[in-house]
Amino acid sequence: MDTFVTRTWKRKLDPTGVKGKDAGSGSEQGERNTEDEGGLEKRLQSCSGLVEDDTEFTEPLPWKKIEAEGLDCDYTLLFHRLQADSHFQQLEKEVEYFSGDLAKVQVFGKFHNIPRKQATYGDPGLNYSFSGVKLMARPWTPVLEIIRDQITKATGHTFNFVLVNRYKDGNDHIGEHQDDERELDPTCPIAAVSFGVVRDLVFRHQEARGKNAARKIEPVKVALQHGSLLLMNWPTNVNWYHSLPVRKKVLTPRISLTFRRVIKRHKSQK
Ligand SMILES: O=C(O)CCC(=O)C(=O)O
Repeated sequence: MDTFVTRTWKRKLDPTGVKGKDAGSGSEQGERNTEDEGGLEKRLQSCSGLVEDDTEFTEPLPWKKIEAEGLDCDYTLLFHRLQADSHFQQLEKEVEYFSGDLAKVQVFGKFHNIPRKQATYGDPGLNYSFSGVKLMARPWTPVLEIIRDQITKATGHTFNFVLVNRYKDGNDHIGEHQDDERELDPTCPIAAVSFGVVRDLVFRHQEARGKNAARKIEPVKVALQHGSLLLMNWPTNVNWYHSLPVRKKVLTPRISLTFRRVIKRHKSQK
């Protein structure tokens, strides 16, 4: 059985617009609010097409806390369906995916074609090493800037880099990995936004991986809805791996945007 421990709370926005390290964790900032549970459920249903309701959402957003040992995530529906549809269509027009060597991944020293499409965008001069490949940021496109700024407004965090993954159908996937590269600012969560078909993101504790796992810890599964935002807070990526497994029955695409804050280093520090 998958475990999915949730609490719902309202995030108080930092009036400065920037939530730093000293601003406290989400759960410290938030307060429990049971009324929000219904609102979020309604929005979740709305996004899965069960309820016809395209009303604008009011601030503050209802957040769900997802917790397990050493795992701390926050989940919400940031975009209502029409806005999510429009962002999806605009991303399809604007994002240019890598090809050739940049569309390959290194596994045990060998290069393989990645089972999805990938692109990176961000502030000038930024790059990010992922699975043995150094990815240069292209300049932000208009829709990526709009989405980035909407996430900053909702969370108080600023981001200078985004990794875009496009899964054409349920055969496309991403294997288990940790986003723990040293160039990532650990005080800033990784903000994962989803557009398109619902896919499961599965977290597995590092001590519970493989046949000879040292411990038995249940995986945590999150069904990422169209228009949703998942914040992976520290220390999630220190203790847990995550993956987007194959789902043979899924026939339609999904685009994920993982916004990050990359620490800019001087040449002498590299
Ligand atoms: O598709 C997703 O939501 C997961 C993407 C991911 O694991 C990553 O960007 O590191």
